[in-house]
Amino acid sequence: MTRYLITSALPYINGVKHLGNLVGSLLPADVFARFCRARGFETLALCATDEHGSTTELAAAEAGRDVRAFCDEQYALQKAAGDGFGLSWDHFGRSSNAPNIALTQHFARLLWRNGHLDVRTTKQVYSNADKRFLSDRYVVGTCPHCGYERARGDQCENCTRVLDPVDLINPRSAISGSPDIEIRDSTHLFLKQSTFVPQLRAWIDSHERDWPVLVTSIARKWLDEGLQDRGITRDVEWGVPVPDDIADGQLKGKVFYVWFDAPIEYIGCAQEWAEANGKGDAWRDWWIGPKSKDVVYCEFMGKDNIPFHTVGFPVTVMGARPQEDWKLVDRLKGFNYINFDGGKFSTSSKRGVFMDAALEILPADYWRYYLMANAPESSDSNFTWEHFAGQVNKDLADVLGNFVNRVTKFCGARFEGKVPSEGEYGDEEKALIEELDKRVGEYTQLFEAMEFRKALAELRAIFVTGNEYLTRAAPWTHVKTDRARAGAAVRMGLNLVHLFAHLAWPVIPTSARRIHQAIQDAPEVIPWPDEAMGDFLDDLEYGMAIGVPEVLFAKITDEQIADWRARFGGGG
Ligand code: B3M
Ligand code: ZN
Repeated sequence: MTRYLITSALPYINGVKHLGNLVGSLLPADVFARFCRARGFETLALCATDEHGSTTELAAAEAGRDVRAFCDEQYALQKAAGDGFGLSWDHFGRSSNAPNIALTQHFARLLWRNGHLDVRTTKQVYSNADKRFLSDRYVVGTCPHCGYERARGDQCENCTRVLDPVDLINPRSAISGSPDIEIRDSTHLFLKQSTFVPQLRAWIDSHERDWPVLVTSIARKWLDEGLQDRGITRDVEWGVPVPDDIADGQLKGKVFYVWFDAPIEYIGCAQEWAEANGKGDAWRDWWIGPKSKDVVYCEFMGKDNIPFHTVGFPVTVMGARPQEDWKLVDRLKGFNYINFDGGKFSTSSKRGVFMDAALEILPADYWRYYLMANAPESSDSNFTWEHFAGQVNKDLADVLGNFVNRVTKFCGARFEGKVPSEGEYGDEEKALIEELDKRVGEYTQLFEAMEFRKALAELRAIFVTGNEYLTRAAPWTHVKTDRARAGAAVRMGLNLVHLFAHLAWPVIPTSARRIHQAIQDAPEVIPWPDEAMGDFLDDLEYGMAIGVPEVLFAKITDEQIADWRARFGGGG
């Protein structure tokens, strides 16, 4: 039986993430993990904070904290925000935890032994003003490829090309802004990525049809441009130490580059999960060995992370062969960006809505629904308060919430709050069942294909179909003259409520459980309806008592929008 291993890109430790980070990796990974669990597949959903590197050192220094204490605090904040959003990780780990440190060193040793690492003396940027080497992103300057003027030394966020700090034109320190920088010699380990190109290309080609074009095109662009060997060590303190038995201790005091150790935390996190749950070596069966063969490994990430997952990490994995055959990603879902008020969400300039603030103003499900319905899959999407409020009010309050309310209330008023046993399903119901068989099948397929935006459009269409049925069946009209007919319609209505809870659970788990509880107790994981709609929609026991849920979705008001716009900015 297929098992699903699901990881989302690991959020950097510094600061709670914004809605763009949420929809670009954390949330779709959770929605998909829930979908897999609902379908009865064994599923392991992992995420962790990405903690190492100079960014963290500098953020800690700015906060006046020791790095480890800073990370402890930030981890707790991110964990709380994730829990608040209903992100149902099986484990939320930390790249600074012991398993990742050991695994990172282990992979490096294998790569060294297999001849994939070189020791090279490189020119590094040293800032006289800041009295330190400026690694990667702390050198800013003009991108040599596209001319973007604020490109960072690790990657140009404009053209997504990966850079080396020394490539930048007019470089300066991002810390002090000082151009008083000099180039010094420093010894580093290089991963000979260039020798992996044919292997990478064949592997990427093999995913031609199951990865989004966004992913294969970014991956190929990287290879086409000539893959450079990559420095995987840095002159910073906060990181995984390079062990002395690599290169005869020439790298003493250096640490691995954060992009080398972070993806290995996907594996480390599985080990953390096993340790936290008394599962011994079970984590290995997800990653290596005969039992891992039936695992489908799915990764979720924003487009800027794609090169590191289609080239960087795969080279680490391929380079550990033939001794060890760790899993490569099977399904890679990449996302474009969501913009805020036409500009970028930005952590550094605190622009946009961040996860903790979002939860202060509205329950998680409002955000989950909206973000998934507008997931930036085929292109960037744009967040505006008006669009957000409009869609939440219409889809969740008017269509879904109102439906549940109407049916359950009417049942309470006219059928003693019990599933009516009167009447039989007729042509109207048969037509509805037929339509829903098609739609639910389509919805399932879209989910399977990770086409979230389309899946949510289908979910909305399913809600609408139910509403339209009820309007046509009009039990409130018939109840006076034809109680049997009204009874059948209410029974169908209640079964639809039940169905909606099942279908919506991966997306809006809290509300789905509340909806389900109106009908009957809800399990923690609400299973996917596998049976034909004819069966599912006549499943509720006749005469069974049902309740009326409290207001499910409150409408967003114009005053709220005005408030939030004043607080967060954001147009529309
Ligand atoms: N922390 C980058 C990001 O959040 C990085 C992802 C690591 S995945 C191994 O955009
Ligand atoms: Zn560029």
